[in-house]
Amino acid sequence: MKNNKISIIGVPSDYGQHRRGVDMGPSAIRYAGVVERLDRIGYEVLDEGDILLKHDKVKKVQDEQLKNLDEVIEVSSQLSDKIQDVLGKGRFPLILGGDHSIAIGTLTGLGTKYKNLGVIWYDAHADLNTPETSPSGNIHGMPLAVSCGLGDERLVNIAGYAPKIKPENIIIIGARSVDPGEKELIKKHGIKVYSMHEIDRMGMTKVIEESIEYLKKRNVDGVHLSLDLDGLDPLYTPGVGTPVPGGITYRESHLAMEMLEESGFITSAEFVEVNPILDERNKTAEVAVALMGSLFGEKLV
Ligand code: NNH
Ligand code: MN
Ligand code: MN
Ligand code: MN
Repeated sequence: MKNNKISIIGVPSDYGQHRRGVDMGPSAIRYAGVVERLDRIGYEVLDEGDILLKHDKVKKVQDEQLKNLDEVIEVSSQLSDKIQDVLGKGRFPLILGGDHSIAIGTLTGLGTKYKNLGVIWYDAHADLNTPETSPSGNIHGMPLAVSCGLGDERLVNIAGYAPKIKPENIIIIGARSVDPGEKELIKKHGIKVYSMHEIDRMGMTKVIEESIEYLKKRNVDGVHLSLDLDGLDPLYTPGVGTPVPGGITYRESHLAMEMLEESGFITSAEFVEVNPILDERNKTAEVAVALMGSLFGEKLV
């Protein structure tokens, strides 16, 4: 990574989905040794602590199609502010989730600096639902749509501007559970998707090479990696709320991270959906930290 200074931001939010425990993701990832790992590679790591959530932990459903909307809005605004602060200090933001709804705040903060941001969405899901198309009403299934300006006005307009990203700057990698409304959006906006089919067929090497070329042609001014641990097969990352079999392997994921590191163009990253309550002895957090090792240039020999 070109930037030698990393700031870690924990976002202990579980408001974007219905299972408790993912709010402990940041602790689990710290316990798995993230700071020490990056430190050893040679980075100057600053753990900025967690975003403070002021809401009570008993979830009240306000709107069935936008569960915990107020809480998600508040987390997003706080996270956006924190990211702007970290960017202002010239540091690399590394965000630890929390469920994937936190990406709304991440992309809001990043969008204040990057006007043509590339986004690599490593996930079993497309996270392109709107309240109209969502099968669950869970906001963690909506962050990409929201960031493109689609869906609930209050979410779309967080921090007073929209959209945060352009659909043509998104690449989804690992998709294998895509809802009907999401498929329509992908077609309508020509969003680039490497589903498991393409990964099997082309191999991860080609997928990442093409992705890098694609984003270069788009003249992006930064690239954000949003890695949902359910993108990997649940064999490797069982501690996630919505596991989908038939996923990306451990080695393919390392390869992807190593190639992204070589490209030198990742400017921020987040690792989400680690749920230690559903995990097997912190395995998923350990995989997250191992992948960060590769993303930040750890050498095998
Ligand atoms: N698509 C489903 C929904 O909108 C599941 C989303 N779950 C995720 N997304 N973990 O990454 O509810
Ligand atoms: Mn509130
Ligand atoms: Mn996701
Ligand atoms: Mn997912």
